[in-house]
Amino acid sequence: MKRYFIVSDIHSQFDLLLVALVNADFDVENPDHVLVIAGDILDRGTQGDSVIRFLELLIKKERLLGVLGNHDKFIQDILTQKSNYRDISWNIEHNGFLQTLLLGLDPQKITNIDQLIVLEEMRKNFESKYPIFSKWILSLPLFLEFDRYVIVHGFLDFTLSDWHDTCERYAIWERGFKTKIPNSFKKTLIFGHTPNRHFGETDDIIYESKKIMIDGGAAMGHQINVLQLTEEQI
Ligand SMILES: [Mn+2]
Repeated sequence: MKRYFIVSDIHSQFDLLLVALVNADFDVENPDHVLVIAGDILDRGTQGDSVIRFLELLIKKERLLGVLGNHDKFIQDILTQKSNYRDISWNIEHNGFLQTLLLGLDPQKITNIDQLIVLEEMRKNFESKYPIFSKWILSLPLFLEFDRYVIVHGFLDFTLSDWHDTCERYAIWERGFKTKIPNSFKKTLIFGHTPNRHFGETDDIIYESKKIMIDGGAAMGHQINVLQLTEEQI
């Protein structure tokens, strides 16, 4: 039976990802083991290259699922040539994007970052270094819906008559832990984006009514949580 290993907010922390998956008995060779990333793969950490190479292995085996996170959107924008200098400098300053930029850029040239030609070079280098990952990250949906669970990075917009119409910005940026999920929503929402340490003393998974919050704070070097659900449970 298929088993889903759900993680979020990896933020280029390969060591933390490996520890988490080993502890959860995730087996790279087991065709029933599927890794699901609830957004935010890169930025902030320094092990982006190892993370991407590991994920490419799983993509090739068709055992990686994911939803779009706000940080995944940054790299999408580079790949689709929608980034500009203003976005890039903001993301370098506030969102740890420099580490990701360096994956596709010669550090010697970082002084010329304000030139679009450097962004273009970064895009080309990144795409040729990580062709499988580049294609995969452009295909990410805003949410994954199963029989009993929905996985999203930020939150779903329950003010809409149908939450399926949640816009991209809301799904990837909203910090919905404050919002009460209406009774009409019959599933349980699994999401990341806000480190659980923000709510109290723990990095571990937080279970609330219809909400499961899984961000273990890897961006601060804390941990990556693994939520396991079988094909029957999910
Ligand atoms: Mn996020």
